[in-house]
Amino acid sequence: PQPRAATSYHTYAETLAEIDQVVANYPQIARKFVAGKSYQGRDIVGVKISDNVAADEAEPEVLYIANIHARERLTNEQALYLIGILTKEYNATSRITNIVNSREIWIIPISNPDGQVYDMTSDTSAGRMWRKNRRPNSTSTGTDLNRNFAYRWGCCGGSSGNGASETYRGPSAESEPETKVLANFARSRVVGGVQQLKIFLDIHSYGELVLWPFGYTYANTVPGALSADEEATHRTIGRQMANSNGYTPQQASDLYITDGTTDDWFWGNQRIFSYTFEMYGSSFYPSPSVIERETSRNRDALLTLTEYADCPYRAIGKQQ
Ligand code: 0X9
Ligand code: CA
Ligand code: CA
Ligand code: ZN
Repeated sequence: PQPRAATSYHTYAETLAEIDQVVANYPQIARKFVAGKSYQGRDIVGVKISDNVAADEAEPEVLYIANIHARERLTNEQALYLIGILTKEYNATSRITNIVNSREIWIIPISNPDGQVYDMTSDTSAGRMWRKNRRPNSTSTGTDLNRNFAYRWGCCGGSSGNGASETYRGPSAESEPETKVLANFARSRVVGGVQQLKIFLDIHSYGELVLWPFGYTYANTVPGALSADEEATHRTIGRQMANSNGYTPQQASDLYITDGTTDDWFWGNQRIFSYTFEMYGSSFYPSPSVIERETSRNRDALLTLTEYADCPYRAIGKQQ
């Protein structure tokens, strides 16, 4: 089968073309980067947005990723929307000009390109309902990349050891090329011993939720891993975003227990304030007619989150 012609949801190829167009139109503030390759050899591509984008400046950095789960189509659109407003509105909307001038924003719209291409390669108008990556395992195909991260991997019944499961955690932590690429990218942002990324958001669908760590435990705080101030900061910013987008704010484990997720690793391992969004929908394939409404719905939440990168503890009235 051929890749289905996208009427409105972007295919992988269309996403790359859109990224090329943006960096061609806004070379001073938008730059393409390739974080690495997927199992099948596709580029995992992102856009860096900042003033003097070619320079690594001493500005707080933020990482947005989407489509780690293949079928969650609105999430790539959300990432492209963010790239769109940050570029088009630069020097037009003061809030956006200020953000672009004072932050370095890394956006990876399709974190799981093999899965995304497979999901969209179908003879029917529907997708294949694919979630995982496409690397074969001993019983089936695919690892759930959002169970493969190296923080409390497989610890707590929040993932499966069965290769056929939708939440298969893989044979070992960071066993999957896509997981490695994302984790290596985060590690590459440690400059002079200091992690430059201050905020991380992993965009999923669906459920209309704003989630924060931890997912592996119901405990709100964990000695040595999530202090009361750190929890309160996550919660306060999370609630603030939910106030603006109408999602439900909660600790990740209030949804269900998970282990090896992005959000737990970015906080637990890297101490980057981290969130997961679950976007709109009652399926993974809402009508493309909702793309504009459901991506612009997060405008204020995403800008607010990016603004907090200078000092997330501001949210609770502290310096750190
Ligand atoms: O289960 C997941 O990976 C996410 N939900 S989804 O329906 N998009 O698959 C939620 C992950 C939220 N984060 C944690 N629970 N830590
Ligand atoms: Ca800059
Ligand atoms: Ca920098
Ligand atoms: Zn998901």
